Amino acid sequence: MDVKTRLPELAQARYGLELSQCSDSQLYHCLLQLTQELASARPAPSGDRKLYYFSAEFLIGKLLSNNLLALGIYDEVNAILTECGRALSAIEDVEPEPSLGNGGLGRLAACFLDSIAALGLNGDGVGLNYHYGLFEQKFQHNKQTERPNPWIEDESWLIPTGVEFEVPFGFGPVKAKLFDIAVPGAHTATAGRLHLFDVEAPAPAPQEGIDFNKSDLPARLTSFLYPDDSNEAGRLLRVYQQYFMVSAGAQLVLKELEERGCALNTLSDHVVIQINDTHPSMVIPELVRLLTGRGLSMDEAVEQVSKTCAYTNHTILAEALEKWPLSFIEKAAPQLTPILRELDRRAKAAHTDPKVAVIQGEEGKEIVHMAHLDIHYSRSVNGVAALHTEILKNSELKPFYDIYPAKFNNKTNGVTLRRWLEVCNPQLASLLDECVGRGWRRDPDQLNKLMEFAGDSAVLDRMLAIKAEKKRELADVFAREQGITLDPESVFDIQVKRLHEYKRQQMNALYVIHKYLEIKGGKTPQRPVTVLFGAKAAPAYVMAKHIIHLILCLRKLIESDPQARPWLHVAMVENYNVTWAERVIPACDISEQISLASKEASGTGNMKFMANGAVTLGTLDGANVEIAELVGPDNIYTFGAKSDEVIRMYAGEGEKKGADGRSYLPLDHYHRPAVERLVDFLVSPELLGVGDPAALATLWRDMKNKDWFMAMLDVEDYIAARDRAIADYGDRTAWAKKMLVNTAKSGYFSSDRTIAQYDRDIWQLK
Ligand code: 26Q
Repeated sequence: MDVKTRLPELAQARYGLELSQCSDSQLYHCLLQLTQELASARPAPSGDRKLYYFSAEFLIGKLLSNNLLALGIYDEVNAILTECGRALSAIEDVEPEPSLGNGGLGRLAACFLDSIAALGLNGDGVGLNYHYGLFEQKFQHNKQTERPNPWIEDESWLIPTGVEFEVPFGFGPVKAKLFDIAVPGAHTATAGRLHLFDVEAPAPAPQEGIDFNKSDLPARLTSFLYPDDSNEAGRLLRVYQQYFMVSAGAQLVLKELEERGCALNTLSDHVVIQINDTHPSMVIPELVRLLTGRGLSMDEAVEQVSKTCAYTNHTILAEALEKWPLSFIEKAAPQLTPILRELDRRAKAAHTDPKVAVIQGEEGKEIVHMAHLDIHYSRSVNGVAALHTEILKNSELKPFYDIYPAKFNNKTNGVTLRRWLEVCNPQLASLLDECVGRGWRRDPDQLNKLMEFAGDSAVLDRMLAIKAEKKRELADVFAREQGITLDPESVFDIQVKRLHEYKRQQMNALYVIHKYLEIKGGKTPQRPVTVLFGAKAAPAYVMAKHIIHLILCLRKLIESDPQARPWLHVAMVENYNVTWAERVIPACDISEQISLASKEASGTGNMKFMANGAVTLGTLDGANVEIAELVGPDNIYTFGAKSDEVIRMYAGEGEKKGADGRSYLPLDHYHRPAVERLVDFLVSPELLGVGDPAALATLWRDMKNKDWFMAMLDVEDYIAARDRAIADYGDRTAWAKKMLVNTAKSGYFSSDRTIAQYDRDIWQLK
């Protein structure tokens, strides 16, 4: 198909207009149709074994630019639009963002689909078609409020397939309808698919906020995405959602197996199911149920399923490890109970250690440990960064590692550099083309060749000029869409990620307080700094919402202070999402990756920032460790306690032990003068004057007395490291060199590398 003829043809056919006469919305719909035509014409990759990536989240973000790029028509479309005086960026604004994920785990699944397609691997995603993805965030009175975020329009990326399955719930059967989103692969002529299941008659939008009647089943099954917390009322609904996804998904797998003419007892030769965290874990008993129902013996079914499934762990936070009361599963899908009991019986017969049981607890109060189910009945268990996998093996999942050492493996996360460099930073991408050639787009390791330009002042100047341009672009769109002025001459110091105490946005806020107090004390900073945050808090996560309130109050206080205003700016992106990430990340100077060591499984934002020439300021946690090894100590700022020290403190090892069992005593840290005045500022008359006294006092008390994620442990070291980074920023040439090294070394963090490793070690698709 020739784009030059087809695009004007579509404008004529749809609207009777020339391209130049079309509105942005009309142009968007022409491009949507063109893209869909081209993508659907592509065949699936070939291969005898097929991967199904099961995930409750696919945070795909807007698809237009990404699909144009994958189809190889991005430049051509851009040129056609420019010719008629239009900009692709304005047309993209029309596209609603599908926010079908919470954060890292969902975005990783989206990057993986992009890479699976680009490598031409025979693999699809399986998930749910949430009608309101993650909530839309609004700030009112310096607090977060939530609204539903509908994204499905009459014309969208969803392709109805006509495929339907019946999902047998305790209350009766529900029809699951399959919609597909095409995933065209870059550098191939094939396309993968994201399979999203939906109910037949979805409920209409909630009238107010994001609350709704959670018992309104089945209409509410695919209404909204769980916002990462676990309040009691919604937990049962989550089990219903999960079963809906895996039952329909398992039926799809078996249908396609049958269509390929393969016998059920050869499932594991032809299929691999990657389980993205424990959210899809019920696929294991469901497949066993379906296979035995179709004539396999229990032994055969269990063997096939165990050889087909592979499990990825994304967290060591105890509260995020899913454990369901057996009574929930009994209510939602009673037919799974006997299967789960049988799988538990087999595990207990083989392994006497009660810690590795699938079902624990006394009769009537039994709990199903989803991760335990996965580990016993999968061929592979992987962590998502080297440190994370070591922690799984040596502490968190040690009893399992002792039983199944060969199952455990690491797959350090990656990100698609197509979205996170080529699309969001075309200026840097073309500089890279000039320096190292275009080969890096296929083979990201070639970015290493950029190291040869570390002493080339012309290239370094270009890096700086591009960064300055991206900062101006961000300031423009911020002014336009958020009504906030940013100073592009200041250092852009950025922390964007979900709001969680372990990620320690509160420690970043303590730094802001430190700078503010310095300025008020007459010490003028070396240069103006903008501290930019972007974060959504789970609606029921009270402390996270208080931290957002703190940040917004600090902004208000500082902006109204003429002494501080020239030097210090605090801003927070309202409704941070993939679209904002694509604008914010290329504009960053200092990338804040400051989680408490051992708590952030990997992080993937850290990789996106690095690729775009930001310098990391971080703890030795998750993939930061690997970033530090790659770029070397001159090109990253690390600080704070190491993961093994932190793990020891939680275990209560050391001299003193507190009431909560840790050898971290918050008051000891609080009573250091440099720390106490920062923490006490939370309840200072200045801050209480602008904020909610109850919320600020709760934060203050919590930090002083509990500080579960040990912000006070690292804060002094953090301030020193951050001040050093901001000082070093002044030597523009030396800083540009750090930027260059970061971009040069980021090829390792391409999800193409990650996916190639999954394929080599776990999937073996070709
Ligand atoms: C669990 C139970 C009930 C309701 C919700 C949940 C739930 C939902 C989402 C639990 C966890 C999540 C999301 C986890 C997540 O995003 N983890 C991140 O995964 C990234 C990709 O591997 C890592 O880079 C991050 O370090 C990790 O935090």
